[in-house]
Amino acid sequence: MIIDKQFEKETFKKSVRDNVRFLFRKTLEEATPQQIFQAVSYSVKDVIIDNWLLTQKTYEEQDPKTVYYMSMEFLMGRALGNNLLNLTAYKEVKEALDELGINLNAIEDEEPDPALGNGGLGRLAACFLDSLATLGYSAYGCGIRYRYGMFKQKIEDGYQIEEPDNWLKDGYPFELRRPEYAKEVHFGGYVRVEYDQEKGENKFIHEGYQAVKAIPYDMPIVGYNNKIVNTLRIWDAEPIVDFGLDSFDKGDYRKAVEQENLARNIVEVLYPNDNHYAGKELRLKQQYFFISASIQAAIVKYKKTHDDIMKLHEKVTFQMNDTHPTMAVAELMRILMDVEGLGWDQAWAITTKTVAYTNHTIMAEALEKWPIELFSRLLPRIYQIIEEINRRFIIEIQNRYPGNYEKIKKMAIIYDGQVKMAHLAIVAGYSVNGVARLHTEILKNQELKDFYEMMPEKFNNKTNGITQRRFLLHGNPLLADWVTSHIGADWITDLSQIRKLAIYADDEKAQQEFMNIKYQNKVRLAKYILKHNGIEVDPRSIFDVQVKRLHEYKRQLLNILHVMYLYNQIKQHPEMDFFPRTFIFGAKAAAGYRRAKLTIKLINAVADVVNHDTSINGKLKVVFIENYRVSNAEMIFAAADVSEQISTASKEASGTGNMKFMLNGAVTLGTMDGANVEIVEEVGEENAFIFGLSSDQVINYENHGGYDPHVIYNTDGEIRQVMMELINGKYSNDTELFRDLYNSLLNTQSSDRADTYFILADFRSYAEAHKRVEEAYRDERRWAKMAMLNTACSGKFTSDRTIQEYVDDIWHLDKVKIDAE
Ligand code: DL6
Repeated sequence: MIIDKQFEKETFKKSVRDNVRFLFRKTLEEATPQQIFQAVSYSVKDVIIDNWLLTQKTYEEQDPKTVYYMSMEFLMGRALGNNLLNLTAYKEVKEALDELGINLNAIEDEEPDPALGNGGLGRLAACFLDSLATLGYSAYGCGIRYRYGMFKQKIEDGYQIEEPDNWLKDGYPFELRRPEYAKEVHFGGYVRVEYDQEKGENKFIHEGYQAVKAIPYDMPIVGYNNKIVNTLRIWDAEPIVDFGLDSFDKGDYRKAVEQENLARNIVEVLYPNDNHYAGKELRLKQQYFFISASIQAAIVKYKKTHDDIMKLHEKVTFQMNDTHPTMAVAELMRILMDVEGLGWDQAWAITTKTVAYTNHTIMAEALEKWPIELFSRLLPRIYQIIEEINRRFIIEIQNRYPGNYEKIKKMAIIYDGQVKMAHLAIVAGYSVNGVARLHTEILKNQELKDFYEMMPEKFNNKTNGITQRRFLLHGNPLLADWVTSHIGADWITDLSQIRKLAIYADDEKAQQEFMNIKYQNKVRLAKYILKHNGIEVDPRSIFDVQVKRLHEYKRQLLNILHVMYLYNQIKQHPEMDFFPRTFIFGAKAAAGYRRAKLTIKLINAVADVVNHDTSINGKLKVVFIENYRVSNAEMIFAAADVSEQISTASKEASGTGNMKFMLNGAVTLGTMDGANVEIVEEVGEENAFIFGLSSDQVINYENHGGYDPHVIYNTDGEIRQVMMELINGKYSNDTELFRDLYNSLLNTQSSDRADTYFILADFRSYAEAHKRVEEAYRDERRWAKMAMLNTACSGKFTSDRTIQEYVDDIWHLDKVKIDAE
């Protein structure tokens, strides 16, 4: 362990005291908890800054290739605790603070949860940054400094209410404003073409635009125990022309106001949509804003130490996290041609060796398409470049498939008045990857079949991963210590080691210890639930958890319908031997997603009825945890017995929550979807509860017009009863309240196919799987073994493995080592 001198007790205590005095003119005794959080964070940041400088110096000396991970979202979660762990100084700082009468956990809770992301995609980006720094690779995260991140969710009368997340209101200690690296980004205007006599070619000059100044804020990304500190660079926007009398006098009043407004609006808020594309002009502006600034910055940095722009790809790679950053393709072309003076072919040769694309979804509603009118008005030069890429690509298609116009229709980048971002990313990217094996296969054989046929060499799979440092070391300290005491601490940076635990799976003492830790974590969560929901839950009951974004394909509706079914069973068969169960939900719904919000209301309505029914003796409890986010997620994973991963097969690209549960010893109850397939492969089918249609069956139904849920409705009385309870007043006096959910399953009104997500089709098999869960749980030793094996077999799902695969197969980065003094 390398522990920095500044963390020696007396030195650290003095530093905290000094910070409270300098920052707030207070003594420690007078300071508020928030002020103490700030003071402690600045003391920690002091150490980080030294390592940050050292890392930059080392990078300058060794000149490694750098990956720029471009993402609209980084769901970082709190930094203080994580930084302390990665600096291996958590215990020292905890003790030092104890001596000052300060509780580190309470101070950690003062930190806002930087939620600059929606869900899986943004959290994956955060895990990747952690792994890149820990593995010693030079990397930048590039994103947007939204003033308001993911909304805070309040539940009022069972309904979701969104409240703005003003995460910057007290100032954020773990960021650094870097005005010296500001860049200008241009919108609107027109492109003037001028003939360059000397070169004998056209020059394209962008004029009449509005300009915004992009100001970077850098956040340190601390590697684990290796002194490396990488950077997450998020961009803020400021107006270039100050709105003032000056410009008014010059008659530029309108432009000044417009530029001011543009700058103010552009980074104002994160779009709260997960797996759904909003198609808003502002979103397009956000995309170009951070991409242009990031690419400009990357080129400037490269040119500081390299003269040959033709070798850019040897030192730089841009990874596009989904299609949102796809503008990088055209922006890089623009800079190479219009600024660096290269011709098309040279610029294209570099671009196609420098940008790579990750696909994160096959949901049709998530695929970005922009109307030409909007795109060309907002980004005239970028549009021109994309038009040319499209024109050349269509020629390629024609050469490859002469006379096949169907191919052009399906593959063109611009078609039917729209710019298709995924097509642009694939055509220009040197790599196209999916995020779990099944997902990649579906991309190759279904969704992107035509592209795969034409350019198979680009396609590859990179199964997602998560960082064990946040989701075990930080989130579950009891289990982390137990694991270390059995197999040593190497798992922290090499999760494959965790398989060594498997030898304890049959050991009674180890089983008891393991389950005792689970119990303590359940007690911790039960206390949280009592405090926040006012519901008493029994830590001896099975904690069955589904926490993730609310989306129809994730099927929270299936889960709650099954709870309604269990409730009926208990009521109708009071003599039945039923193992007590606590069903825990946590989910945010996009603000405009009506059906998702109604599902939240249904969960809360069922909770209300079930939790208040004294006749069932607390056998069943339902809890909806408000404002599910990274900080409470860590505690929830640690306490779960059962991990609900029940998406309609083929719809969940990978999932990463499934991996966090597994690492913490929860057993998967799931469909063969996304990375569940690989989880089952690692842990064995006997240590998971699998149910439902396979992805092939789902795809087959979809290709042949769906299935008919009426057959099930008409023949299965228990399912019909549950369905009727949606509209007979059992869970709401307003019998129409849940009508839309009922209709969505039977399609009596909507234009969608009936039960698009196969909820009724999978219901029985799901209920059966639950029976198997109950049976397994009753056998304490069997369950302990299953739970422990889940932890033991989770090694594959570290983001360290994922990142190493990206490095080996796509990025080809050089490993950097900093010697500790
Ligand atoms: O790859 C990270 C994550 C996957 O684990 C989820 O399965 C997938 O749904 C999610 N995709 C998105 C797509 N958003 N858009 N656009 O969030 O990515």
